[in-house]
Amino acid sequence: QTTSYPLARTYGPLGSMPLIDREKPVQSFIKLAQELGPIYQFQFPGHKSTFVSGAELTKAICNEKQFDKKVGPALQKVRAFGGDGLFTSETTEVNWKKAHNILLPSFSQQAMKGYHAKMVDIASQLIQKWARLNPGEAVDIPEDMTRLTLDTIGLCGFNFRFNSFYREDSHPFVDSMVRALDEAMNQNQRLGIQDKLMIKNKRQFKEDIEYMFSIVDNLIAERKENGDQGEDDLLSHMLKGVDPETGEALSDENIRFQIITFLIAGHETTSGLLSFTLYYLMKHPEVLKKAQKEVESVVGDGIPDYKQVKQLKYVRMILNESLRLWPTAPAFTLYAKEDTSLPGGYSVAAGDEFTILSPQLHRDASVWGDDVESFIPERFENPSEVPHHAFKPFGNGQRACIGQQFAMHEAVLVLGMVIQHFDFIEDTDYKLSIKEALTLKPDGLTMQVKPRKGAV
Ligand code: MNH
Repeated sequence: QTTSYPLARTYGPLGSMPLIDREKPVQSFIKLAQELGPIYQFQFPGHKSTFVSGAELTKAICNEKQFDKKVGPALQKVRAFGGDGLFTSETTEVNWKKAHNILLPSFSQQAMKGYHAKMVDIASQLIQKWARLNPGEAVDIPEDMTRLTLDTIGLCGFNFRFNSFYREDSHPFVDSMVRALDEAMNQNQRLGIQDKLMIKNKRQFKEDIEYMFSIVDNLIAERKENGDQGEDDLLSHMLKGVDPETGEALSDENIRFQIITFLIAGHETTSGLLSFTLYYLMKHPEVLKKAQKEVESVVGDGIPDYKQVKQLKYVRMILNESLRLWPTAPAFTLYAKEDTSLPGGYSVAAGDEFTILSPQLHRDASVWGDDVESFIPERFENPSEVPHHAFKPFGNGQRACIGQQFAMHEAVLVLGMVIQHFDFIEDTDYKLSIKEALTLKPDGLTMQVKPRKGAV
């Protein structure tokens, strides 16, 4: 006795594609989940996907004995430049485990002490820039947050300064990366025949990838030539590190894929998180005030040190609540390792794939309550009361985000410093609109930042 999954409406050879807004696929899948329920199937051209957004089903699918990460169709395309880096490799590939073992210590809480001063360096550039604006000037929030997070991962990762706060446009590496990501996502939505016709896009994709490889390969070659000058960054850890299980080191090619992976992951997601959070603080002055009080009492007027960042509990709760409502990496895919079944009587065959839609999971009223749409950081006050199986902004298990500590340390530090120095004034009557790439960002969010008394 098995139940079958609800299927989104199909339109002949177009499958279910007409149901989605091509600019906003994730938001379309969320809407469909609201109509079709916690599990449903969607017919892409060429394959069917099963979307899951219920807490109970997610809990079952996050059981690592039976399910494991799948490099889904979207990530499959990113493999053209992420290769067998951590994010785009299957757990069964030798380089996943090897890189995981070598890199875990570099992303431990302990390791954040080593990155802290570099994070402060970049955060101070943001504060300085904002402090020098004229009254009434608006800040493009996602743009400045992207400058900040890119420069932070550049400096902590490879001792490289993108110097984004010193340029009007983005660094050419970023242009290539954004274009390549965009093309990877688009390839997925095109019908096979349509895709084959995109010759110009294909050529640009190839050029962008070659350009990214050349920059990163140079970085690695230079570091090898100059030897270790005491840089304590991810690159030096990767060049020196040996997998305790196999005694092997990472190849130059794999280090290249990891660097590109960190640049993508470290730049898009954390900047989206900070942008959404500033949006919510702009709309919730009472939350902002409470957070500013915390910063005053923990940090005072100075620059937060490593330990003080750990003590900014309320600031961290705010970031978590922002990640609940808009997890900036909004989906991840798993497959069944064996035949099994799911709550509700669905039977599952080995190999079946499921995509967890985190924004909708984070709105499951059966675990979060009826006020799921409200921004309430206090939900995260008591860690033992957080329904962790229904809160998956960083993915699951051993394949969860390796950069979680890094992202949260950076975000707490930056948000702490920003609210220490500024109040926010809504620039226009901003209505939240979400732009999608591989990640989510508030589209066109601008605001005025007003220096607080005696600050900077
Ligand atoms: Mn990150 C995996 C979300 C910041 C590097 N990250 C994941 C996954 C999610 C995720 C979700 C799981 C994807 C999947 O199962 O397919 N990551 C985030 C969010 C932020 C973030 C929401 C910021 C906020 N991530 C970062 C940063 C880095 C990073 C910063 C690096 C400096 N993430 C990774 C890597 C992986 C990953 C690497 C893949 C880990 C693995 O599978 O071994």
